[in-house]
Amino acid sequence: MPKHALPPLPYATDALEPFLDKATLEIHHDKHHKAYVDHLNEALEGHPDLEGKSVEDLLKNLDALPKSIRRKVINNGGGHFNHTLFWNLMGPRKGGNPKGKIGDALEKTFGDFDTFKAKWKESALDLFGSGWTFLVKTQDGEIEIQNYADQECPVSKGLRPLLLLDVWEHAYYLKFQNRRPEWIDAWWNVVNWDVVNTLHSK
Ligand code: MN3
Repeated sequence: MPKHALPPLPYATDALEPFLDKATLEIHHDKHHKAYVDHLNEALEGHPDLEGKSVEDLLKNLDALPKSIRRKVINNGGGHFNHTLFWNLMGPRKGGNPKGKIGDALEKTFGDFDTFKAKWKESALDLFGSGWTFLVKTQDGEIEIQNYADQECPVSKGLRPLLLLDVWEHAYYLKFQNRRPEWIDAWWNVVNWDVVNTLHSK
């Protein structure tokens, strides 16, 4: 019985239209995310001591993993963790301006929401090839924008992810082709700030 399972999307596959199209969301979740889950389970086969651990536990303690499977867990465990979080941080009829504690933190760190969005876009466009732009909370409570290559994940560095954007082409190519800037702009309309707030105040 494989330990890790593909979580269902928290909304219908057409719920994020027109910003994130149904075909892209279906393939991204049902094929790409599922492959990470399957490959993570394969990597953990024959390691009963690791099979009971959550994906977050695995990513937080990469040094505890046998070298032979470490890269597979980073890629596929990270892929599973990052995509699960990504789905949960979006929703239909969301977007708008961040409120509450995260609104205050963004204002304090970046000045205002538009400046934050401009910095975020700059970072997301700067990422070459596959990866994620993250907003993270550091151990001393500050928030920062950071880029991660491929499926690397801030929890492996002791940081708490608050928000993330997939900038690998499979996340937007069917609708936006090579126009990553348009994908970034459209995505703000589906960001679920309530979830960002919950993660920030944990
Ligand atoms: Mn992806």
